[in-house]
Amino acid sequence: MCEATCGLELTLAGDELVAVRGDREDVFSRGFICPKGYALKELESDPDRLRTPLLRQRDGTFSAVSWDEAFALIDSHLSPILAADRNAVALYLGNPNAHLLDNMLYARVLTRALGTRNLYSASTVDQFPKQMASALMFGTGTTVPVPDLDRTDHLLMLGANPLHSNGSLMTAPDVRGRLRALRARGGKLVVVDPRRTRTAEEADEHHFIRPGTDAHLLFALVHVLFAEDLVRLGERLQAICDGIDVVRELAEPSTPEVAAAVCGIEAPEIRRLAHELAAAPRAVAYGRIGTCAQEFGTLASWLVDVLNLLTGNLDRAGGAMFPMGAAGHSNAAGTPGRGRGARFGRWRSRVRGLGEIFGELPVACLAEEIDTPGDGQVRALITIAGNPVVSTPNSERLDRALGDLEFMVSLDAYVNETTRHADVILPAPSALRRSHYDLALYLFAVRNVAHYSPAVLPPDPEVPDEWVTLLRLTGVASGLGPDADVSALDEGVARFLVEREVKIPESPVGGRDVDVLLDALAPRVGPERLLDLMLRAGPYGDGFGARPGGLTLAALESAPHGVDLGPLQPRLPDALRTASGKIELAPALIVADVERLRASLGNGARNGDGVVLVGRRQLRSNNSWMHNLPVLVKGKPRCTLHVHPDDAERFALADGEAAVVRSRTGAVTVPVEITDAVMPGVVSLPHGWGHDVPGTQQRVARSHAGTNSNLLADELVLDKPSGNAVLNGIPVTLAPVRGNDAFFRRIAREERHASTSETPASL
Ligand SMILES: Nc1nc2c(c(=O)[nH]1)N[C@H]1C(S)=C(S)[C@@H](COP(=O)(O)OP(=O)(O)OC[C@H]3O[C@@H](n4cnc5c(=O)[nH]c(N)nc54)[C@H](O)[C@@H]3O)O[C@H]1N2
Ligand SMILES: Nc1nc2c(c(=O)[nH]1)N[C@H]1C(S)=C(S)[C@@H](COP(=O)(O)OP(=O)(O)OC[C@H]3O[C@@H](n4cnc5c(=O)[nH]c(N)nc54)[C@H](O)[C@@H]3O)O[C@H]1N2
Ligand SMILES: [Mo]
Repeated sequence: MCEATCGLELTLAGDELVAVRGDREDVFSRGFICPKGYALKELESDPDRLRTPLLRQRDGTFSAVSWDEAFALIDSHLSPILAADRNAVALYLGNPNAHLLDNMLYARVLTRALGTRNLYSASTVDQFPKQMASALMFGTGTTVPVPDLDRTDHLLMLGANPLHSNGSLMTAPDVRGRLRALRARGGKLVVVDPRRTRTAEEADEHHFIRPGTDAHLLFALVHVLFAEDLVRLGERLQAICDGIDVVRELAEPSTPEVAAAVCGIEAPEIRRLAHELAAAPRAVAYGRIGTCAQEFGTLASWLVDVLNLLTGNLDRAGGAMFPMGAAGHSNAAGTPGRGRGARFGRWRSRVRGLGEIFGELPVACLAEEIDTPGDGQVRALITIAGNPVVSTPNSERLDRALGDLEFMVSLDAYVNETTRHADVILPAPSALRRSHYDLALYLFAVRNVAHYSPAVLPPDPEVPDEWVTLLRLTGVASGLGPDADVSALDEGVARFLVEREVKIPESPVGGRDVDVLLDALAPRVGPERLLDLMLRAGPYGDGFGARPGGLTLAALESAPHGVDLGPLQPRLPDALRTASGKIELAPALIVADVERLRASLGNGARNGDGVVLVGRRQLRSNNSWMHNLPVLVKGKPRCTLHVHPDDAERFALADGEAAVVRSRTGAVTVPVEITDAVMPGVVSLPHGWGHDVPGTQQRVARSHAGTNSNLLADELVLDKPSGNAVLNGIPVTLAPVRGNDAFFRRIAREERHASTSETPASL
């Protein structure tokens, strides 16, 4: 469900889940659990969760159909469109794909079979700026340095609130415990955020920052390091690093005074932040959603690691380190220290000409690809575990566009704001009926671990494994019709991966016989077969006998609390996969964006003349999709607009009353919550709400609907290099609701009443 990968201890009575606890013996999470973990119980028994394929009728209602009927329909609609133009079928992959073993392995297979350039995912409303910066500097998108949380003495955290999010691109169960340990050993935590978050409250120091200005602040920190001769790379990094002089020149004009004028942090404070970062024995800077999903996401993400490098903290204990996942880590395979590097913009979007990134196009252009007529127009859409109508910018336009599609199919757990547009919805099995290994998240973990859980319950005869459904869709995409032989396709996938592996000379199975290896994997099929292959050929693996005692899936099966592979280790230069074999400190694509940053110095809204909107994550939300669980939505309404008292006065807004928030793309009416936990000139609305649209089937979510904040996000304003959406720092205007808008006042009053009559869940 999230990136913390906590081990859970489940108690069952027959098939019924009766209790959920944190697994105290888990090698990584040690018993930690959050409300979403407990909510698994309600998720399992949620009567609204889909258990059968649904077919949309002319009147917009859904009726249950058999899997064969569903696939016959999918094939009859998709195949002709694919035959005419493969790019006419778009695919959107949502966030849970990163959390599901089946999907991590088989959504890729479907993607390849579709062969469309219209591939979209939640990654372009999320972390691509960071992965792009990492790929350009270090060679691959999974060579992302993470804070060595358990050993650092100084953590500068920007745009992240792990006490609510449980950490991101920093897989770390119980971040609060780890941050408290940091402070207990004499370390310091500094948080930079336009809101005083729970994490900020735990910190030694918190600085408000004007949204979208982190790159200015970070550039100023770099400037101070150079100007005051505080750059300390050390010989090892110096020898493998290109581009320092370019960075010094770029940082030259970025004095603390220049940054202070836009970011709202005083120049002497900026100098002190730089001094402390440079002076700490082991220090690390870390940025997340607030530094990614903003106008200068790639620059800010890049500068975070420039700082880590210049202070000598890259790739050393207590600094920013490179994890080594047990399975699927591209920077642990092949030739150590050198690779092909990263290429972007290999193709462009049809309408706006936005560049490809990691094989995808920015989801901010999905709507226009559907609603703009012409050659190559998107006519059909497949969504897998995603709710883009709520999660992506200018939701209203996308919502409208989905209604215009010739055909749409969704593989999902609910009829929600997005899937209600689908002609066919295919259900996915529940969490207890699927096996699990965090293939993606262990690549970003603050400790190297591996943990596999088999399915807790036997398969539901009505709901095939998700990998099976993905392969059946692959069959359609490959022109094999609605009833392709899934076992044969799966066999083909396994063979393909084994063949690829034996061709890698450095692999422990390089040059081995493909059939011998496939036999060794038998009788496993599906994700287990692929995972076993990846583990055994991976950096800790048994190499199919070449390294006795090494990791196998069988070894993980006999370690139900996980296997600890130890603290992070220095990995440079071996982990590099740049073409030069060096750390590219000043990649051309990034350097080219500095001018855009400079130009923004004159931007009034950013300088504080206007009001800007940011988001906020909440402990009991998980993006848009867990609001149908009573345990997570009870208590006072949470979809409120945080407004600073000064702004409330300026715009005549009252606590608990409604306000209209307007941006270029739309307007919403939301209840106001006045709080000085938000910076003056900044308002905050959480994302993932707005569950009152017609045609959904989430009864609990509907009665706690909230408002979709992405009605306000502008699909035309992007982080230029990555094409990532700007979900933070959106210029808005505020007005109280007056006159005949009494209706909204009543809603706000009712929500306020609810807040006093129910006790919030405390865990
Ligand atoms: N304004 C604003 N917008 C944001 C953000 C923000 O900070 N501010 N954050 C962005 C980020 S970081 C992200 S990752 C995106 C998320 O964007 P999305 O991934 O599009 O949205 P989710 O709400 O995560 O939707 C998950 C979907 O998966 C379905 N699902 C759940 N379990 C399963 C399963 O086992 N199988 C299948 N097939 N489906 C399942 C759910 O029903 C739901 O439809 O939102 C982004 N949008
Ligand atoms: N409970 C819960 N956990 C989650 C999720 C969830 O929805 N609910 N979603 C999961 C997902 S998909 C992700 S990607 C992660 C995200 O994990 P985090 O990045 O830790 O998520 P947020 O809590 O949104 O923290 C982002 C912070 O950035 C701040 N911010 C906004 N704009 C700016 C800016 O311009 N500069 C700076 N410095 N800060 C800014 C916001 O105020 C906010 O506090 O969380 C994951 N975990
Ligand atoms: Mo995300």
